[in-house]
Amino acid sequence: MIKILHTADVHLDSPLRSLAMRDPELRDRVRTSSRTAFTSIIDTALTEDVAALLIAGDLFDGAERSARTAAFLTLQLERLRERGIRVFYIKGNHDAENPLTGELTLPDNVHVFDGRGGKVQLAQDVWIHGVSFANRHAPESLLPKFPAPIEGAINIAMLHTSLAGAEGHDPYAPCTVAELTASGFDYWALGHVHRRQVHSEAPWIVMPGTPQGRDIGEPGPKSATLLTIDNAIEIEEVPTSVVEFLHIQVDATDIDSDDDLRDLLKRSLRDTAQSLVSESAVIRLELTGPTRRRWQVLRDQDVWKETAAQYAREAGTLWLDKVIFHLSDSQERGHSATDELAGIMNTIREEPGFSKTCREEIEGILQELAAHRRAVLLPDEAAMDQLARRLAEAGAERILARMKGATP
Ligand SMILES: [Mn+2]
Repeated sequence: MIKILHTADVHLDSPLRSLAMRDPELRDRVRTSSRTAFTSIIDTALTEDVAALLIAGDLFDGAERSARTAAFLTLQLERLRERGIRVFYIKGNHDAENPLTGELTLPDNVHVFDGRGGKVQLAQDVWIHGVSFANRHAPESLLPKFPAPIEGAINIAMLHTSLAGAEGHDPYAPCTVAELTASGFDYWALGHVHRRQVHSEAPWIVMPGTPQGRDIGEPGPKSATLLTIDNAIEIEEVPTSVVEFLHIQVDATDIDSDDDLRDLLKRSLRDTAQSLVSESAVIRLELTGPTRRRWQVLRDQDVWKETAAQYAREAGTLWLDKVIFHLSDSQERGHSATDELAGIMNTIREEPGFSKTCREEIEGILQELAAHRRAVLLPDEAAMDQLARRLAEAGAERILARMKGATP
């Protein structure tokens, strides 16, 4: 019986992105989270006494070179070397452009597959196959580069791929699950997509996901995948993330008072803290449901954000990224002055003169911004119209909230 640990997309030293990172305590705590996650992978490899660690690409992040990253990595891989644990590594699209990977002399327990592909015997009946990215782009399938599986043995194949891909994203070494299934390998150790997914169990086709999410787009606890090979292959997840990003919905239906809302926020955040898999979490809190207090809550958004942030901090392991207010009105709308105002503002927003004025205002502000910021904010004309519309709607809503909040 032998064990193998499979990871990918470590993106060493890539920063976490969230408004919560402004908090110096959180920043200190999670600054090196990609390293801590990698260290915990090495720890697991040692405690599980694996025969090999597979790194299926994107070990590094950007093109920036850092001697510290290299020294850290070497140190960790040496911990495995001392115990006779081998490491198999294929380069992904991020590694291919990284100057470190070209220069680094890794410890001799590490085998780096090159762009032509190859195979290495790990144990009596176990072979590891792999193909690296030769450069940043791999618009064609890399499958033809794989050597044929060894008959009678367990064959594990390492590939960094976007699989069939998603619309709007560049394909990276594209191929289909059906092609992988038909290829004769027993386990496909994939990398590239940051969300974990087991695409097939016979053969195994496993995307382990990143061991450390970097923003709210990569939510939830992250893991590496542990294989146990004993005639057949069995797999399990081992947790790796230091901090996880979570989007939580808090239902504020029938909240009648500020006390109710405070209790609700406190309870929700405490429950979240108690059920965490990772050590800490960055929370995006969405407040939903119909409540009579909608306008008052919207009026005092800043107060509620600060309140939620305090409760999160009190829980000890949570930080607030942002609060999204998706409350609806539970009351029948009587005809009032504010309703009339809302109606007028709606009408005005649809008038061509209004949108022209809006655009002129925005264009004025744009001139104050650096050109590259303008390009990010407004890539095209449609984005400009959208922004104008969004701002006008948000402005009208704010004015109404203030007015309604003032008269219960
Ligand atoms: Mn990648």
